[in-house]
Amino acid sequence: MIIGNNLPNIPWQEKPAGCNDVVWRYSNNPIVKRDQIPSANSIFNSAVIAKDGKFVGVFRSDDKAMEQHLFLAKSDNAIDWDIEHEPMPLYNEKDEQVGVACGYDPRVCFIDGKYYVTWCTQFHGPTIGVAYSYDFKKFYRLENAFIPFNRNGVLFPRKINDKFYMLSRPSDNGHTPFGDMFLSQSFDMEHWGYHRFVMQAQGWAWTKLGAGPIPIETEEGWLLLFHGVGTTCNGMIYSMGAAILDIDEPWKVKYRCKPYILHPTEMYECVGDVPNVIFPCATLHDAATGRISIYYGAADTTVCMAFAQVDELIKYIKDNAI
Ligand code: BMA
Repeated sequence: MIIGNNLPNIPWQEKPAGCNDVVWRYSNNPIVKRDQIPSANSIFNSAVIAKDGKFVGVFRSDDKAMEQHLFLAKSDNAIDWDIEHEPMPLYNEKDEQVGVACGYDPRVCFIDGKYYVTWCTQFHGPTIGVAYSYDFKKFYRLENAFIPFNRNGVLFPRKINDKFYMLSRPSDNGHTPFGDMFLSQSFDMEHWGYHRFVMQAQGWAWTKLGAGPIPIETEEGWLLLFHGVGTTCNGMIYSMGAAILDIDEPWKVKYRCKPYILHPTEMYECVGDVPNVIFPCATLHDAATGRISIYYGAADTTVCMAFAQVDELIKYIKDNAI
């Protein structure tokens, strides 16, 4: 059971008859095409959230000079997205614009009345940028969470023991050939410490792994979806994995699912700027029905959706735990 809000208008498709998988794809993928805004080379690895009966998001688009920016977007149904054509401006707390959001792989998290965006920014190399908004229009930039090199900064959706929690994946300055998941804690969203080790690369994700969407609170613990990477003679393959973390001490992994739960097999996941990539960055979920809609980047080119039922997914993780 999900602990959280009901979302009666969650986008949803039933599992197709005959499908044996615990996660199934939206039949009309991709939901966002690579050139949906004029400047775009590609639009992928993007984050969405429910707001006021509708939906908003922060989308990653790489332009035709291959520069990476974040763009605000809105949607009535969470499938058809209206993405702004200019990168999202960032402000300081004196209300002065301090630039636009450069970088990639955003996550969006609502905590105590604020929408937080975390993303991979540039600060002498990649690290985790943080900004917040009250209205999802004006975003105020905070200090970067960590020193370089770091990626995949993913917040928990509520304070735990009075502290904010963020997962991250220390990395290198390139296409990191290693990477385990860590957790850091903060009283004020600016000073991060109390670092804990969470999960190591192993099994099908033997090269590296990084947190995906904001963890979902359930009666079993925090449901964590992540991307895991194996390296083959043809390069890296990014698949989606799942685990359940302890509710009060979320650096403790209660169950880690041994098989992946989604692997690049469709043409739009296997062909694109970077082939064989499934990169989940967000979910929507409905506590009443247990429905989970997953948003993932496909082949570093488009945005796609997949679905899961929380009880079925948790049972699968527990039955197939490492
Ligand atoms: C990672 C990030 C992601 C990307 C992935 C596959 O290091 O750059 O944005 O989806 O590689 O290229």
